[in-house]
Amino acid sequence: MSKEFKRYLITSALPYANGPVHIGHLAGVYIPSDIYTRYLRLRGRDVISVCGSDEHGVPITIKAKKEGITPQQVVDRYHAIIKDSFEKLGISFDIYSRTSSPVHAETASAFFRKLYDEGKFVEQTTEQFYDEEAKSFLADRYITGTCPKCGADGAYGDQCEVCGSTLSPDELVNPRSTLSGATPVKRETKHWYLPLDQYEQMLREWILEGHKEWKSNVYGQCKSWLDGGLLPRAVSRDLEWGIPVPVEGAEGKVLYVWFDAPIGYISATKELTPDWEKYWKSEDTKLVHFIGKDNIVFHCIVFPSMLKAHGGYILPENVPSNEFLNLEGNKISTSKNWAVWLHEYLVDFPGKEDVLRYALCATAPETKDNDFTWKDYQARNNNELVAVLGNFVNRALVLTQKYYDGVVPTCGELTDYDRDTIAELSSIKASLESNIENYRFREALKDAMNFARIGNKYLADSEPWKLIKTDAERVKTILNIALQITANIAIAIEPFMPFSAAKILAMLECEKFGWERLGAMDLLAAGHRIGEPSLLFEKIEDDVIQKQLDRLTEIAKQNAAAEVKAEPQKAECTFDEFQKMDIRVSTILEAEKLPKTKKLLKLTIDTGIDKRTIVSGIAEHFSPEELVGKQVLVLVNLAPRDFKGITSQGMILMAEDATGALRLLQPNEKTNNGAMVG
Ligand code: B3M
Ligand code: ZN
Repeated sequence: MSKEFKRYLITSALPYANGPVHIGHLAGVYIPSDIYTRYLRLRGRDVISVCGSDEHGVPITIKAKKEGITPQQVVDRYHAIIKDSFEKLGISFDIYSRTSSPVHAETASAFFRKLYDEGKFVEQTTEQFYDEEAKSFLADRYITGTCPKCGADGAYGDQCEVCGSTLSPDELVNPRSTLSGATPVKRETKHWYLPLDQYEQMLREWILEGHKEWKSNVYGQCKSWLDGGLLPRAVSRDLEWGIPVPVEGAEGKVLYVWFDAPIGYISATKELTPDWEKYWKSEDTKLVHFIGKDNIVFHCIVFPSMLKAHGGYILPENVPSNEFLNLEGNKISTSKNWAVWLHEYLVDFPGKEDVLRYALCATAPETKDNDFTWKDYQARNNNELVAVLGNFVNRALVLTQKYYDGVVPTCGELTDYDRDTIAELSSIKASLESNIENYRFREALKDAMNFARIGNKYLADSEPWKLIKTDAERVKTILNIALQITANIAIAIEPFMPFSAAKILAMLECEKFGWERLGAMDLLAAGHRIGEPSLLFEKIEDDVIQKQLDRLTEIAKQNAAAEVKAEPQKAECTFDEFQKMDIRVSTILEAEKLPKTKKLLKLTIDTGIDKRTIVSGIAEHFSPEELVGKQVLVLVNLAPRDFKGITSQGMILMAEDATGALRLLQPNEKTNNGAMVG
C-alpha cells in the first residue's frame, strides 16, 4: 500500500546558465516534470514545482573568459533566455529562480555554516595544481595537456574529449595552465569534505531496502556507488566565482557548485512561499526530483547525505531520471552546437509549442537512450496530431455547427455500441493515472491520445453524415457523445499539451474541468452553445523539415572542419631553395579529359611566358568546363614529366580540405598572367 501524501514538492534539475536549453534537457527533465505537476494540479493536489538557473561552476567562468565578459554577464544572458523559453513552452514552474540570488547565497551559506559548526565536515589539506603566473589554483578544467591514453593534445584535467577517457590532472603529460600557459606547480590548500562514508548505511537502508520501486537505471546506479564504497567529497573549491565559504580563513574559496546547486531547490521554495518549511520538513510531503542520468549520484547520494547531516529535512520519495536523447543519431552537444535549441525552435515554429511537447514526450528516453529525428517529429505531427487528434475534434465541432447551429444536441437512448465506447473511455482513465503516477509518461501520452482514437473510430463507425438523412434523432445522440469525448480530451491532454487543451475549451466555450470529471459523459449540457471551430494542428510540409536538416548538415560540416588537425610542419627549407621555385599566375585556356584515364585532365595554360600543356590528376574533383577561364597558380619550372605520352610542363597549386576535396589556389583579384608569386 503506497503512502498517501498531503502535498507534493516537485524539483527539476537546475539548468546550467552557460548555454540555452535544448531538446535533450526538455525530453529528459522538464517535460516529464511539467506533465507530472500539471496532472497533480488538475487533481486539485497541493503541489509546487520549483526550478531555477544553476549559475555557478567552472564552465561558466570558462565561457566568460572566452568571451571577455564577466561570469555574471554570462549567467544574466542565459538565465533570461532559459526562463523566457520555458515560459513560452508552457513549462509551468511555480518559481524559476537562480543561484546568484541573495536568498540563495544566504540559504547555502547558512546550510554550510550549520554543518561546519556541528563538526559535520572533515578538514583536509591536499596538494593541488597552482598557476604561479596567474596566482590561482587550477580547477581540473583549467589544466590541459597530452592525454596519457590516446596521445591527443588538448586533453583536460578531468577528461580527454578525443578518446573520452576520464582523467585526473596528475595523469596529463606535459600539463599547462589554460589561464597563462604556465606549467602548474603543486601547492597545499585546505578544503572541507563531507564524509559520505558515514552516510553509507543510511543510504543503503533508505534506497536499497526502502526504494526498490525506483526506476532500474536509478536504483542500479545507486547500488553500484554504494557497493563501490563511498569516500569523503570536497564541498569547497579554490575559485573566485561562487558562494564564498562562510568561514574565517577561507579567503579565495567558494562552495563547490554541487554543494550549492541542490540547496537552490530550498532557496527557490523560500522565495516562493513563506510556508516553505511545510514542503521541506514535513513527512506528509512527497518530494520528487526530476533529473537526467548524469545527475543521479548528486541527487541520490550526495544531496540526501547533506540533508541528513543538516537534519530536519525530508528525503526524496522518488528520483525519476531519464537516459539521454540523441539528435539524428548523434550525441547532443552544446559545445558542438549539435542540438535543437528551445529558444530557436520557438522562433522557427511559432504556435507549435505543443507539437514539440508531444514529440519529445513520445520519444522520451525513459528506459534507454533514444533518438530525435526531424522526420519522426514531422510524422508525429502529421499522422498523429493532425490526423487523429485534430481531425476528431474538428469533425465533432464542425458537424455540430452544421446540423445544430453550434448548440449541443440532447443525448437520446444509448445503443450497446455507445455504451461500449463510453466504458472503454472510462477504463483508460485508470491506466492514464497509474502511468503518470509511476513516471511512465510515454505510455500515459498514448492513453491520452486514445481518447481521440476512440472518438475518431466512433464517428467513423457511426457515420452521422450519412445518418442525418435517414435518422436525424440518432445523430443528436452521436454528436452529443462526440462532444463529450472532445471535452474529455481537453482534460486528458492538458498535462501534455496545455495550449491545445485550452484551445479546445475555448472552442467549446467552457471553463477548465477538474481531473475528477475525466470519463464523465455530461461535461457539456444539451443546449449549451459552442464557439467557432478552428484547426488544432496543421500539417508540417517537407520543406520546413528540410530546412532544419540542412542546418544540421551545415553544423556537421563545420564540426568536421574544426576537428581536422593540420599536418605537422615539414623540414626547414632555405630562402634560396624557396627562391628556386618559379610560381606564376596563369589562366586555364582549355581543359579535356584524357581518354582511357579516370583521373587525368589535359590543360592548356597561359603562363604569361608561353602557352603550354599541363597534365593534372584532378578529373575526379573538377569537370573540364568549370576550369576553363579560371586563373590559378602554377609552378612553372617543375621538371617536365610524361603522362600517357603527353609531356606535362608544370603543376597547378591546390589545397586539400578536411573532406579530401581539392580547392584551387587563386589570386583574389584578376591579375596579369605571368605575375610572379613570392
Ligand atoms: N546544473 C547539472 C546539469 O544540468 C546541473 C543540475 C543541478 S541540479 C541541483 O546537468
Ligand atoms: Zn585521449
